Amino acid sequence: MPSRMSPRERYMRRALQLAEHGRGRVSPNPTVGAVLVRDGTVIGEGYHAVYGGPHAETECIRDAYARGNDPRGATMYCTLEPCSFRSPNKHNAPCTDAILEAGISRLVVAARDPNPAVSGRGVQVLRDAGLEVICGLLERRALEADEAYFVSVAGGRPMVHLKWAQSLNGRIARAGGGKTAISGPEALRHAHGIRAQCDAILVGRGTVALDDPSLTVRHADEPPGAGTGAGTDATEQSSAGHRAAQPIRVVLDPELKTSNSARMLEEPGETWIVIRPWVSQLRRRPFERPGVTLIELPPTELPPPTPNTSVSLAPALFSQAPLSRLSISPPSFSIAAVLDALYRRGVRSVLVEGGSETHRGFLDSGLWDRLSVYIGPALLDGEVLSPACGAHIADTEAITERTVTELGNTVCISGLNSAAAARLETLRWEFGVAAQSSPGQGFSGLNGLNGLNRRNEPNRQKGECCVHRTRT
Ligand code: AOF
Ligand code: ZN
Repeated sequence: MPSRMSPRERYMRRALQLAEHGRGRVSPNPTVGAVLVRDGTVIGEGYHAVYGGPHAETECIRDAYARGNDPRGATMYCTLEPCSFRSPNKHNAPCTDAILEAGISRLVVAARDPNPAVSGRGVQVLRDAGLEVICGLLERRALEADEAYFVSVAGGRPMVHLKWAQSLNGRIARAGGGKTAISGPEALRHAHGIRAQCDAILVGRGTVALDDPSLTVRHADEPPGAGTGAGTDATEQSSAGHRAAQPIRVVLDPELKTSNSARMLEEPGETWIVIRPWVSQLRRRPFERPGVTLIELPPTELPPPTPNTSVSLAPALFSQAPLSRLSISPPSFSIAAVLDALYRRGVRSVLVEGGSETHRGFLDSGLWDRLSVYIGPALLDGEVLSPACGAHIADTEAITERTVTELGNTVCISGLNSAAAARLETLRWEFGVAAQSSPGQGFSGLNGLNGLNRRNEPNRQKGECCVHRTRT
């Protein structure tokens, strides 16, 4: 495949590769990479390394000067349309200014920036100033590589990734509860790789009570934010934009029943607990500690539970009832309100890890974008079925752009909700797709997953499924 790659594609691939260095560090900003080329030689490289830091384009120009190269007349390859605006809370001057000042004469861009403050203006400003601008080279690859940024900006809420493991016969736990190994160590590493890419990991309070999970990234080949050398102190975090070492842990716990000695509260990074406003001060007091934030959400206007409300098989993740009883309570929070609260705090991607009531709440709401299901070889007894059983799923072909990844004894099937895939399609350039060279690319990637899921088949047709094997 590399032999058939044009030089332009090679430079843009390099820019995409550079962008990866910002993964886990730049949210809610996008990951961006840039390469400067003159006379077939790379004279500068840059990427957006950390939230609030310089943008890829200015880093690339700075790098060219640092190497003693003059960027005048050069071509810049950039994975994202350069920004073109100033605002009071923006950290950097417009990259379009930097590009013009440097005397760059040609720009090749992969994806349009869906930020309404940019969205085509960056390209227009540069074209108006006389630069030749080519849009859309490896566009799908760029959209796929920073799926969370594009899906969340286009949707006005965090990208929601649902993830669970189930047995061959569709069970997620053994009868009687307790921890059950459904998938193997390769799957665990893979799952931690997904965690490392997300701003937040969300669970219901029942999962905290039952499993006492850490919800940290521990088994991924690359820890979050690896590769940049830039660091912020985890104790200084106040929003997703300042995240360093670990994704934010989010617990849905209307009545604040979580134990103050829960393991995750001791872990590095932040825990946000979503509660109802009327939780007493007395109950809140033990949570007034570094790293823990209580987020108040109003309840939904759901009617109170009636005797006919169906009995939930999973623990009462959304209910007020003690865990020792099965819940007959409807969900207490509106998923939309939860997502809105997270988005306003800078969270652009949420990995929902369970339990099944929480998963079902998201499935029922339709507010989810990617689904990853690990299927292990076990045949489990009991009735704790996959959250998809009994959920309201509007679209029978619910996931598209699928990948199937073999992970030792486990298979991971992952794909986008068709609505999310459609939303990504709407972001594509409607014009100037002059250098589009791989029209068959689809949005299949769990990007940046240590290479496990990077697609090797650029001409794969949209909707096709591809199979990967782990490199263990
Ligand atoms: C670029 N190159 O490397 C990035 C861009 O607060 P600021 O100044 O960092 O600006 C953030 C916005 O800039 C962000 O919302 C997105 O629209 C754009 N990100 N643009 O040209 C970059 N990271
Ligand atoms: Zn910029």
